[in-house]
Amino acid sequence: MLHSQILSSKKNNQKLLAILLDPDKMDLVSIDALVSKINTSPATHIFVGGSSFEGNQLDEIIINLKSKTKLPILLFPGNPSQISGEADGILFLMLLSGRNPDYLVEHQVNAVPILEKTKLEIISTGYILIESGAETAVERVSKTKPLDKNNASYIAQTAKAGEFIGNKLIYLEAGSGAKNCVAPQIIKEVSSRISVPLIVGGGIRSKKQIDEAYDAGADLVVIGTAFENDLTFFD
Ligand code: 1GP
Repeated sequence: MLHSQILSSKKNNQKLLAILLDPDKMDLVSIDALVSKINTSPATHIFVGGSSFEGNQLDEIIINLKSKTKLPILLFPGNPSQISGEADGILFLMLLSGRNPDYLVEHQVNAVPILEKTKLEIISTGYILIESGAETAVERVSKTKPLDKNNASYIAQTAKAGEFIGNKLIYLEAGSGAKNCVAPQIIKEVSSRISVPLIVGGGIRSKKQIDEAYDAGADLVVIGTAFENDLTFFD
């Protein structure tokens, strides 16, 4: 259902916005203020995840979030310990930009016994890390190199391979807190080449950059750090 909603939004050219929450930086006490800000923001989705989070209190955090918002909650996991059956769905990621088998298939195989015990909607997502000016946590944790930001055609080729493999979404990632977000030119080239919905995130710090990403062809933009640092970001 989550996936079909994203597809129909794309079809109707309704742009989507996810706020990314890093459970490592959340506590059950401050959740109220956070969620009330999310509820009055233009967000359509909440993503929960991070590169290094170990999963402590994840169920409690999500149960708490769900009691306070109607927005769908999608897991955006760095590893299988970040899975909670309390969420609505999971971006089942495949790191297409890297050549580390752990992030291409090992973690996915290990996640199966956990996922089979849940009712999570599993959405296959080709995840593409793009060079953004400095080393990012995804790079460090996955031990992979991002794709060259000056080679938009190869980035688009990689995204298309994800679509051919069967990924239902493609996620262009500059990395959380990235110095430079994914350039509109890259988004344009990728979105014109693929037919599945396109997610763009990492280093987006202004409403102007959000609009530029949409105009270039992003279907869903992810905001993490900018909102985390300033809860009035969307006011
Ligand atoms: C990271 O794309 C997300 O995975 C969001 O990045 O924290 O820089 O907004 P930011």
